[in-house]
Amino acid sequence: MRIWTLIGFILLTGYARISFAQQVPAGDENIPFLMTFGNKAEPSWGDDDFCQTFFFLIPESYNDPVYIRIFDPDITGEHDELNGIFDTETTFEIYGGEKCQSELDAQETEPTGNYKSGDLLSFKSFGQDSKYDNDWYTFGPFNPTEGEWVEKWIGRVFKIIIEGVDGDDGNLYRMFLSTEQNTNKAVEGANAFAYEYSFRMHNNPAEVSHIYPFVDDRTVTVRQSNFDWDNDGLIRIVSVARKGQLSNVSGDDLWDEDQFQIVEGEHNTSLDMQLIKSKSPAVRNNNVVINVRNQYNELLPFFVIPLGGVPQYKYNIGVRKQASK
Ligand SMILES: [Ca+2]
Ligand SMILES: [Ca+2]
Ligand SMILES: [Ca+2]
Ligand SMILES: [Ca+2]
Repeated sequence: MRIWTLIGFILLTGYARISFAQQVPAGDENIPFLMTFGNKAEPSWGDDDFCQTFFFLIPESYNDPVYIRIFDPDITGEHDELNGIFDTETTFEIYGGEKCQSELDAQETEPTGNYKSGDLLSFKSFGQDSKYDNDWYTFGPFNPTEGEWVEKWIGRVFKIIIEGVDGDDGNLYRMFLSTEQNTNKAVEGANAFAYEYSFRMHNNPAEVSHIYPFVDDRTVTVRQSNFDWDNDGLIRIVSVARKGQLSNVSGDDLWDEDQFQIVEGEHNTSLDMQLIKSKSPAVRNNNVVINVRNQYNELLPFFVIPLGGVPQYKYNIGVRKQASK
C-alpha cells in the first residue's frame, strides 16, 4: 500500500513538472503573474515603461506547429489591478523572422528604437473583454521555421511584445507555449526568456519568487537594477559558488541597484536571485521590475527554466574562492 502511494506521488510530481514546465512564468520561478500597466498610469503603480517583451525558444529538433496561449489577457474582473474604473487597453504582438531577437533594440529594456524588429505574425488588442477573464486566448499556429534562428541558443525564437496602449489599470497575465490550440501541452525542450521582468509578487509573505539570469563566459561583473520594490524584503543571490549574498531592493517609485563580481565556477551557470518578501509589514499587490546587466552594459537573459538547472551552492567552489582571496 505504502509503496503504491509513493509511486503515485512520484508520477504525480513528475507530471506536474512537465505540465507546468512551459508556463511563463514557470514553476521554479514561483512568480504569480506578469504585469503591464496602461500607459496613463503613474510609474509608482510598479511599471516603469508599460511594456514587456518575452522570447520563446523552440529547439532545433521540434518541427510541428506551436501556439502561444495567454491566460487572462483582458483587463477586468479577476486578477487585474483596478485604478479608478477599468479603462485600459493592452496589445499583444507576436514577431518572428530575421532580426526579431538579434536586433539589439529588441534586447533592451525600453520600448524605443527598432524594438519591434522582425515580421509581425499575429496581433490582438484586449480591453474589458470578460470572454477572456480568468480564461485563455490562443495565438497561432506558428510554424517553427517562422521564428528567427539563433545559433547561440541552438533554436528558433519568437518574440511577444505586450504594451499598455491606453488607460491606467494593471493587466496581470501568464503565458504558455503549447503544442495544442485548446490545452496547455509543453513543447519538449522549449524555453522562454526575457531581458527584463515586470511582475506581481505574491501577497503571502512566506512565498519566495526566483529569477535566473544566465552568466555567460564573458561576464566579469553584474549589476542588478530593480524598480518600485516598496522595500518589500530583500534579494538573496545563490549560485554554485555563492551561499546567499544579500542585495539591495528599491523603495516606492524608485530604482536601486547593486553590482558584484562573478567568481570562478559561476560562468555558464544561472544565478538564483531569490526574492524574499518582508514578513512585517506585509506588502500587498506589489508590482516590480528587475533587470541584470554585465560590465558591457548588456542585459543577461532570464530563462524561465534556468539553463543548467537551478544552481546549488557547492561547498568546494566556495572554499576555493575564499582560499584564493
Ligand atoms: Ca482606470
Ligand atoms: Ca481579468
Ligand atoms: Ca489580465
Ligand atoms: Ca511596487
